[in-house]
Amino acid sequence: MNKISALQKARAAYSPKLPPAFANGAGVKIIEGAPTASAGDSEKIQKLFSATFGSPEIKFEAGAKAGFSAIAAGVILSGGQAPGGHNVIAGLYDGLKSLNKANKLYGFLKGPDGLVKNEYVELTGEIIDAYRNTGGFDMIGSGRTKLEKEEQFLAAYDHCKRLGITSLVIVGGDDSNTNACLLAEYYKKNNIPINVVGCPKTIDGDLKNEQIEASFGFDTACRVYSELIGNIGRDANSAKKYWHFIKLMGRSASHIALECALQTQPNITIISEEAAARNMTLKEIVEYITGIVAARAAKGMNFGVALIPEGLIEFVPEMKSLISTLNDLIAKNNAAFAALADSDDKLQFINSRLPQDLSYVFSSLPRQIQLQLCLDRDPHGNVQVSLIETEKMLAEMVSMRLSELKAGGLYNGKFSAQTHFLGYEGRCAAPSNFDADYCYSLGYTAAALLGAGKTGYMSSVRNTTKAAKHWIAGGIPITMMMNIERRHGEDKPVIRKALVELEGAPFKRLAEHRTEWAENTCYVYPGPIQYFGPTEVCDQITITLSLERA
Ligand code: FBP
Repeated sequence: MNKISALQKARAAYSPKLPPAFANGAGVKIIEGAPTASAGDSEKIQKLFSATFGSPEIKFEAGAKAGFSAIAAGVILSGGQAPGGHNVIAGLYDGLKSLNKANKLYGFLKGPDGLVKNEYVELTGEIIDAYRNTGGFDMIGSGRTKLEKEEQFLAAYDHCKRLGITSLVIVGGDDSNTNACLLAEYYKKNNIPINVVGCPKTIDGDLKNEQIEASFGFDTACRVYSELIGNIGRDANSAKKYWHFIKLMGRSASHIALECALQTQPNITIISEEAAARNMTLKEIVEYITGIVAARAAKGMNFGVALIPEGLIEFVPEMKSLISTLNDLIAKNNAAFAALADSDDKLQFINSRLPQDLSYVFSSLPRQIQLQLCLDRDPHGNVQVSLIETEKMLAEMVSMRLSELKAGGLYNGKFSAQTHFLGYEGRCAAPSNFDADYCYSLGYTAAALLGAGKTGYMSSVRNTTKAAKHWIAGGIPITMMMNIERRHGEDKPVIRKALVELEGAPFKRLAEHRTEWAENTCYVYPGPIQYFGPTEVCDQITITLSLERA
């Protein structure tokens, strides 16, 4: 057996809290609401999802329902890791067993691929026990294959039929749950006896809406990053000689950067959604940061902390058009471009073909970033924005701008930057008490939905700003979260992604305080996640959640 840490051993004994609806197991009383519509484009969504559209919202209440016939279910983890995934599976397993001890749970390996290629493991009590309250997705692995084609749906059915599986749980973000909805629709429309239920996962925090209060993993990941940001802030305030530029994960939405800012009170926080709404150019962002660096220097503070969201460059309008023009340009001239061995030749090749305004933007970027924009492409020919070192780019551009100011006698400080990227440090952390409870409850809720024979639903646990004894478990029709969006030149039904709302309470809290945090040193040091101890230390929800649901 693998050696496990003392903390893991102690955490294995933790019993996650459940909503009161499950006092007697996952055999619950079902309270159905009115039929539902979709988040947008209702007519089109109804047409595309004629079999599953309009189902009512569901709430569970404790029941003593017994006599469930035995079923077999399959579970898939899809997309990026998020703390608490193992507890979703543990909750699902325990929920299924509470319905009927003979129920079976299969885990498909490496994400949707496992379902399509029939790679699986039967999850036994022994396997589940080894992973309770642990971080990571290593119990069954995850993957990013998209489950969207008919042949995949049919292959999955074939494999499920052989294993006797009549229920599937897909644990994923907005795209994976969109695909769960397509799968549920396809099976229902074609009378294929497999029910499909989704679970909201992603550290990015962008799978949430009126009905889904939070995606799991956001709480823990933000706590890990905030601990590290706090430590870095304290180092900055001790040494007083570095500016720390910290890029934070979150593919497009800036929820993580915002939550970490609220937890740690850094000097600068860039929010991509704000940059886009204000149509800010890169130069304006650099000017904003430079202004704060110079103002602090004037007060003798040649140090600071700046948070940069991972998706920023895709939200800056000029960068967005530069990236899309580069994608096309390189795709069209692929052979000639690839034949150039020398980096300077490559940059010259690109620059000479860009329209004048974009050539200006391109030339203003540090050379390393120009190269990253040209060279790092995914298999679809797109720039992989997460690999662009925005934190280094901004630090370098700010440094250049400060040199200009210094030459003009407008700045007299010292600027030395350290850069960091926080992402993988948090995705597999041991779940906080909130995520441990929330995930276990989501899994248990999924079991209850399957027990009730529901399909096309997302597992939902609400009222999470209160103690778990007040949580409300139920199901939300996935079609209710959908609208039509343009993707790769086509209109597609998708779950609406939740970006940071500039009118929302979390952003307003930042906006209200950021000048004070910029001009002074107001760092907060949250310290590491605590699992044992006083409630106010161990059982807090994120500031985002508490402000959003206040
Ligand atoms: P999901 O949306 O799948 O949960 O992934 C979130 C995320 O952690 C993003 O924050 C990040 O941009 C991305 O995954 C990185 O993924 P990968 O490690 O596969 O490149």
